[in-house]
Amino acid sequence: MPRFRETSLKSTPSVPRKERIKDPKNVMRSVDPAALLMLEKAKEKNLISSFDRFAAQQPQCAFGYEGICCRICFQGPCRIKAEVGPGSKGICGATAYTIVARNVTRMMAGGASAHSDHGRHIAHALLHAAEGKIDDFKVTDVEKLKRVADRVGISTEGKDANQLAKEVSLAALEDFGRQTDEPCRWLWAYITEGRRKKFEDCNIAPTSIDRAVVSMLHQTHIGTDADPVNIIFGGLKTSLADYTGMHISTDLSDVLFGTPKPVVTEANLGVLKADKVNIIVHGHNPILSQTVVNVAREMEDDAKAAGAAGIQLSGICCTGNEVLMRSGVPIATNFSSQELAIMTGAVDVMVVDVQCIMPSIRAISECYHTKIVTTMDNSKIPGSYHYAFDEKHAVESAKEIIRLAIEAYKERQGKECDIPQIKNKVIAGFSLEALLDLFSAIDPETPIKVLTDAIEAGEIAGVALLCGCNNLESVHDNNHLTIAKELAKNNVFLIGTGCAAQALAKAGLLAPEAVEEYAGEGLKNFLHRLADANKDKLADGLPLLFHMGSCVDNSRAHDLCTMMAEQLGVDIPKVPFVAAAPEAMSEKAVSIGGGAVAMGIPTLVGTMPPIEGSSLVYGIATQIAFDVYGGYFIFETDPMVAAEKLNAALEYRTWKLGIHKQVAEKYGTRLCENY
Ligand code: BF8
Ligand code: SF4
Repeated sequence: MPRFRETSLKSTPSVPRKERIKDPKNVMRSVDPAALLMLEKAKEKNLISSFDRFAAQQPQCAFGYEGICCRICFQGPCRIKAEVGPGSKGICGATAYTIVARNVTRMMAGGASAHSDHGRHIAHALLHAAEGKIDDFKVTDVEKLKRVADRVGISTEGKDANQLAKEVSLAALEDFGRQTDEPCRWLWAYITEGRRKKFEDCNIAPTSIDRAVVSMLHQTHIGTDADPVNIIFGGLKTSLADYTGMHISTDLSDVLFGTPKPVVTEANLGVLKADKVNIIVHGHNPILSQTVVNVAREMEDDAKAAGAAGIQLSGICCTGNEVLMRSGVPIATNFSSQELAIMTGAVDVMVVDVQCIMPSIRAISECYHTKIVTTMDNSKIPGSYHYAFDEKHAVESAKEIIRLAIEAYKERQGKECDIPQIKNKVIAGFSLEALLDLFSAIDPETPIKVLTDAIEAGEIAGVALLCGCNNLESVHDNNHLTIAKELAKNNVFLIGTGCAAQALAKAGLLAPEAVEEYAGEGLKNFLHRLADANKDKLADGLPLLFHMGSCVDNSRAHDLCTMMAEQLGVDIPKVPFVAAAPEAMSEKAVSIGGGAVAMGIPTLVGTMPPIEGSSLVYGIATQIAFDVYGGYFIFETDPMVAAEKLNAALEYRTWKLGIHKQVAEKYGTRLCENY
């Protein structure tokens, strides 16, 4: 018997709300030594960063924090002030549960919009490339294109790459705007039979991405839906639309730019070089960043002619992850420390696209020679340079940006840089294809069995996806590191994406040495066996955590989980697979989390989303979700307790899977379908 019942995981966080922020005056809220050095410098120079602004915002409004402030119409804001009486409802009579449910599902719609718009941009680029309307992009990975076409049911017979790419991109675009009632193709093609049935039964299968978002905004308009279960289920439909958009983004980015393979590189601010032209790419969309990377290789001589030793590219946030995965570009830092990168004084240009870009980078850049370049029509920062990134002239735009960086480098001469000499080795680039390739060195017939066999044999405890953001409610990177180390100790196979993977990369957990330092015996044996079988391909060894990419690449992790389910002959709620967003903060994280729960995955959130104002909504997220979908949220802000809860969820699933299999074998019956 496992130590925990699964239901005991669905309790309230162990740290009460008032104690979550211990010392609001302490701005040294990081465990990243490079970030701490830069925060010291910032103090000396009187520079303000998000760390100071976080402190200045304390104490934050409890109504907003708990999700019981409604601003959906402008009779409001309405706040739920009392248990009984007129103060217990908004002016229209909306209760706490309606207000909390509406607020959180609107966040899901925001997240789905961000991911999906990014996917739409990639689909358009692929379509235009296939039609020969743009010269700067082409189908790079024909094999991936064929795999995607097969998967979504498009025949590849007798079609050349461009014809196939056109059909695939048009099918993807149809998933954004279909007006009939079939579910999104990119969702239906990638999930288990059990999930298809579940989503149909619960009426949460989106028919198109845009429609799901519009429906959600309608459903949460004043005076429409007041039923929290119905609102949250509508939110889950939006989350599955988000999943669809993420999958389209991943698939079509791989087709355009190549499917990632293992790369060896470095992470943390020490990757910046004082004697080189430093360009940081920041944001999410690989269309821009990958072009900058490709063009920079050709412009090394221009940088040298200006007296620099060359061009040093590095990345922040998910666009950084995209170019890390495909081109081995080093990681400069992650979300919360983005301003600190500029405070090194070494960044010549920070070029940004969309999402997670703090507007404050522009004010910080004023104190240095750094140029901030915005590139997208929908993402501008007053006072920055704006180079409209036009697909038709992508290479020319990238060249102009690099020329600007070379000019800025010249301007920097004679000024001091404060680059913390801190960085760690990183092995990344693990698309699902790359991961399966590693497994196939042991079992070429059924590579995924290498993973599921090791779980069934008790060598490893299951799989955990570490994903999501930074959120200064927790100490920067601390939740990520604590949870990863605790899970590794308990023999959990770790995969990662987003800023979580960047936190672990900066701290050296994506280096082979981390396996020796942190892995439990079983995990160590498993990873050694895998490394030995792949010595010819990866002489550098294997990391403790396998970096699968940006946040849209959570789709790769979902596919891994689905493959495990199919191999084990069960649906996802029985798979020993958990997800964790230890420092979540964005609307995208809410959307991704909802999707993971609907898929049947126990999902830890280590920073509180605004739902504590309604115990009913809290119960839907933690209990009712489990009863209906088999997945559920674990809200836990203490990282040690969070790790314990994740380990317990895996232990319980593995134990139950074993029992169900034994019973089915003994009595010759079908495997029990209960969660
Ligand atoms: O899309 S993890 S802070 S960068 S939202 Fe943003 Fe969060 Fe980072 Fe990637 Ni994802
Ligand atoms: Fe207040 Fe209702 Fe308007 Fe919300 S929708 S602001 S609760 S009146």
